Amino acid sequence: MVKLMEKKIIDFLEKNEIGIKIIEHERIETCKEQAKKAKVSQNAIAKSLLFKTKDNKFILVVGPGDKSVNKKKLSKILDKDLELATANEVKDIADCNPGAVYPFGNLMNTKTYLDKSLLKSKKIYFSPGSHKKTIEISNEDYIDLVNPEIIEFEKKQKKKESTLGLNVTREENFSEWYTQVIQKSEMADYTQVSGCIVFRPYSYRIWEKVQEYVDKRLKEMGVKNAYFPLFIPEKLLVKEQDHVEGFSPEVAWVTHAGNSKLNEKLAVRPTSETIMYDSYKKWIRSYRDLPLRLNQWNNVVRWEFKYAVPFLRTREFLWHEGHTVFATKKEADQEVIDILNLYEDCFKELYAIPVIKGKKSNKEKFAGADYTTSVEIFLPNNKAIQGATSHALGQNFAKSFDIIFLDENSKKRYPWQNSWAITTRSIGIMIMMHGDDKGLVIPPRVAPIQVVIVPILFEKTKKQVLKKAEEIKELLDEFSVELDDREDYTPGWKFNEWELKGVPIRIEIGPRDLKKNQAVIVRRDTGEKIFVKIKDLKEQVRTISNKIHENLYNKAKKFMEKNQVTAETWEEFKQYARDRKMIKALHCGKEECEDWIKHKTTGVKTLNIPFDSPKNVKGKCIHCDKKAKYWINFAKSY
Ligand code: 86X
Repeated sequence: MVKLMEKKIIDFLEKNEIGIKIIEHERIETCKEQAKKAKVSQNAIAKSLLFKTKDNKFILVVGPGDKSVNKKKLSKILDKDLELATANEVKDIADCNPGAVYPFGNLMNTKTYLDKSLLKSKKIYFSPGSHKKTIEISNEDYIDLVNPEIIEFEKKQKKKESTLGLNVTREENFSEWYTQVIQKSEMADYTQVSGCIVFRPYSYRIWEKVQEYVDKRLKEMGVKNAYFPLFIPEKLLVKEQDHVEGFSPEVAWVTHAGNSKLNEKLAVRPTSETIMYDSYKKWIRSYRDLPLRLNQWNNVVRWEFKYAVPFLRTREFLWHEGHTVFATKKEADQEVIDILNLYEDCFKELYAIPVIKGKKSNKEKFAGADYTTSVEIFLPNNKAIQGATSHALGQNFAKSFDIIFLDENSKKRYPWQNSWAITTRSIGIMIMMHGDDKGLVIPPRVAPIQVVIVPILFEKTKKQVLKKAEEIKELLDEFSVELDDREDYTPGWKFNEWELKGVPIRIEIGPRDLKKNQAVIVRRDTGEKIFVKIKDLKEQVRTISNKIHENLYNKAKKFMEKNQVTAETWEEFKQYARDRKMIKALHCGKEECEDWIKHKTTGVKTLNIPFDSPKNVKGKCIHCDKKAKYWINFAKSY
């Protein structure tokens, strides 16, 4: 039993690409003994206790090994009547002995509470359900993985603020901040299906704007939309071996209709190469049928076992997938870049996010492709993320799907294929990139509400002020404007709400402004107040919208540049990895070497080889000393 638990925990950490160190020692019973035998400091040990609430729910409480937990005090802090779980209950819930409870509530379906003082140490230590082992993990990885609610054993808890605002800062606990932002701003919500979220109207509208932009650009390029089935027969899915390899555990299958078993089970599409190329093979006969360039807007399902992060990593997500076929490699190569530029524009022009364009390493490229290009983004929690990809599939799929065309000389040839996608992950990237301690900050070009008008209403002047507010709304008809004329909320309350929802521009108008023929513009990104004559309002909203966009873009760019470093030695590299930098370094291009780097630095991976990185590659690989092939970026990443 113990062995099983231990394996489950280590597998879980590995699946999530968390780097750990395992310390083996003699059997220990207490944290004091553990500190001694594992040679770690006692206040860095995560002591985990399972508690039961009055209504029979279990919660996990994690604190430093040198602090005792007072049940009464804790009950008060959490406002729950707590009892320590019995040995049998611990077995049931955590599958281990009470003395060996591990700090991962997500592995026992319980919520995790973490005492803030444990975060003082960069590394924390815990028993993996065993008395003879201690595992080391960085506190950042731990928080990312578990998303605990942070509490303070010692101090009296602040009363939770009204449910409207956020009760954690972005700096304090990034993942909790993110969870609160997306829910309280009504962007998304969790559902009964683990790993699947609702895209509420406020986030779906953003997706629509991205769709409008991308769809228009694709049509201008000559790409047509189509729709292929959601279901893929097993035989088709496994046709291109490199493509499915490694992915098969993620495929969701339909096996039954009502009570009767299907003759052949059907995959819910994880991506549509196979179902589309089976049609392409029938449609492509001669060079006259090329290029064939189709795109579809759809959903896909990948049953991942990594912890889900709304928008960034969910089991079902929305995207568009383009699949194109060309007679020549040259045309295909050109399109890979054209599409990548489209994605860059999409991030830059809509989301106000700078990207790094480049080519993936062999390890990180799509296995079915000759080469993969990507746009990579560096987020404020010092993690990198892939924003979109554009693949050159070469002739790989053509060969396994028998896609053959007759060229001008009636010679049989395999065509050259590409595929590319941008997904609803981009919404999450935008939220993380620009949001602040008040909530969302949405760049104007994707904002569902671009301007909110908050009239300052007093009994005597209400009528005139509202009338003016209406006029302003009409004046600004080229923007999406919301007039918040609710009378049962104070202006202050409304300001908070619209700030939480990230509306880029707020216009305030009150009786005094009326007299002066002016209104007040307040920028969401800087909080700056600008007094504007009504007649100049339209022009000013245009100008300020653009300024907000520029400011958000520049801020993101500065942050990225501030965190971009170049490592000359392996020692330097390791230090930068600990500092969570984006590290440029020479690399040999070998997959095993990348594996080692990832292992030794607790999860640092390659992003891409930037197109503008120096071409004069002289020197040795940062890690293995073999001859270097290229300069490539490394970072912890999603
Ligand atoms: C890779 C490749 C590619 C079209 C794109 O990145 C752009 C749009 N597709 C997608 N990929 C898989 O091929 C895949 C396959 C299976 Cl069977 C799976 F279960 C999950 C997958 N995930 C990603």
